[in-house]
Amino acid sequence: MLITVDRRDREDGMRDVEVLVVGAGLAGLRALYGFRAEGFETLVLEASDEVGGVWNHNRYPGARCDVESYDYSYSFSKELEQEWRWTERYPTQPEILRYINHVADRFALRQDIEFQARVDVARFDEATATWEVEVQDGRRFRCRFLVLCLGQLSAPKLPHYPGQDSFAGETIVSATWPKDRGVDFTGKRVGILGTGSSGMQMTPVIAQTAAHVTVFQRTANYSVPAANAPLDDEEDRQVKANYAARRDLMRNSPTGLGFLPGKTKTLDVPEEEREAVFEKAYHRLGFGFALAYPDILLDEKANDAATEFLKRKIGERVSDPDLRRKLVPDNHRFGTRRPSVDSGYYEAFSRDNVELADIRAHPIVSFTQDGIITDIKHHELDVVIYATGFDALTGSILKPDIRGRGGLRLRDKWAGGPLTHFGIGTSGFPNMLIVGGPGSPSVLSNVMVSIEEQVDWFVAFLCHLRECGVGEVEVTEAAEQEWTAHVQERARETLYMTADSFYNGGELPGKPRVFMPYSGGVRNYRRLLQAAATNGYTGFELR
Ligand code: N01
Repeated sequence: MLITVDRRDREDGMRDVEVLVVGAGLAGLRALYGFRAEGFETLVLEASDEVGGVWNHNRYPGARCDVESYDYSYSFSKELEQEWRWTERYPTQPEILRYINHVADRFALRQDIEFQARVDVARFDEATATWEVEVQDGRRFRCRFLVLCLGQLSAPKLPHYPGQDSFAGETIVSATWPKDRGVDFTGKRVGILGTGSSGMQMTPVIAQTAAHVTVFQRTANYSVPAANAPLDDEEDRQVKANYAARRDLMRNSPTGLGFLPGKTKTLDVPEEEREAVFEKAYHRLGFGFALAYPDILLDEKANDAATEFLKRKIGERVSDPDLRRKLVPDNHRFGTRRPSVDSGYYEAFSRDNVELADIRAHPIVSFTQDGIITDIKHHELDVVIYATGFDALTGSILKPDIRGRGGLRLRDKWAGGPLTHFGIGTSGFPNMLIVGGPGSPSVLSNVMVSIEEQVDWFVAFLCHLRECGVGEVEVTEAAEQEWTAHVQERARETLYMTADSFYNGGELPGKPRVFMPYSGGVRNYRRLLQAAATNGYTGFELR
């Protein structure tokens, strides 16, 4: 053990643990399982009263994962893999939450989770090389290692419009959807702000019961149909018989999805063949349409071909010419902002009760007591839903007041953008590790693969430290500068910086505009992590 662990409350009210994990979402639960399995005294602090992270909070109608069920699952237990039965190709939020709860029960994880424990402050104590952590209600903890599992898209971002508070109807945020009651839209006039994945997923479902739905669109998004379907027993049997090979493929793909990008470059094939490949990918791969060819996000002309194809496809799904003009994206290339995978989004606009308010052409002027006024119309509403996205990648990490050596605040250190080594640690903050942090593949990957790769690496790292009797470890400044530059360099090889997006801070006015996720791919990332470990954990100072 690196520090004495006393699970009884001490006289000063401080509870000591060896590893303190913050967040009980998919990452936090996997971290708890991994550290505990290697004998580390581990405790998870979770702000809410349930496990599940974003899948616990995003309970809006239509919420669904756009990674296939079998691939959006843990690989650490062969028994779990075999016993869990997914019902649909793309799992719904309730099904994912059931899965997460099943995992928490099956591996007795809840006994090491403190619920309703929102971390307010974490301070590194240099004298003891430990972290002191305070939660909102005053409970205090001391740990040797602080592991942040706070998610990338979990700090909701709300718009600010004049008169917003005067709206007398109901307001709901997609990312903090009411848990304790269903929301009945029957007979209601509903306004949905935002047309990212959340807005696009909920629109067709809410339209089925609401009297009227107005979708307030600022930026038209690209979307590919989900091609969802129930999973039959034969498919289930086949996947489970070949799970190891499937996982292997995922880990060796650039994105952690269950298929590799095409090998030939987009423009190296005749137009007819390209069209057929796009068509197949469009109907089968969902989000993976971007992998139909390897250079879609690298080369402008290749991207033009994919973008034109998708614009045509979206256009074909919208019969009204005026609506088509508004719904087909015209200000960014496909894939440079996170595309959606939808189930009937465009078709919903052919319903009499669904209306599109193009707020880029006709901006919102103010909210009123009974709706929203744009510069051309007063939309009367009973309910306003904010599906307006997140302060992505850094928002959740910078919410608590995290102070490293010499009282250095992480918020100050990252004021110009996140600085990390591999996205997992930052200098000045010893013994702090981040799962899914900026600088790691995170939102550019199937997060399940990234989470497991990182957690396994962290566990091996801490085992190594334990064997060597090392109690303090810190990223070097040189390593974080080199990695951060490398992340930017990889991004410059792509088209990602040609649009404002939550990948590059463009989602929030005033946020530093730097590319945050690692675009070099899951497989490269794993190799680099492994090489660092093999070479004695390069980039980390072990004290
Ligand atoms: O958020 P977003 P999301 N007034 O940031 C608009 C994951 N996810 O919750 O683009 C009016 O994509 C904003 O407009 P603009 C997934 O990674 C996964 O939909 O800034 N509108 C945009 O249209 C996804 O990508 C699943 O011009 C405003 C929208 O709000 C990510 O979460 C399901 C506005 C925000 O879109 C985020 O998706 C759901 C304003 N002031 C989500 N400010 C899965 O299936 C912003 N907007 C796994």
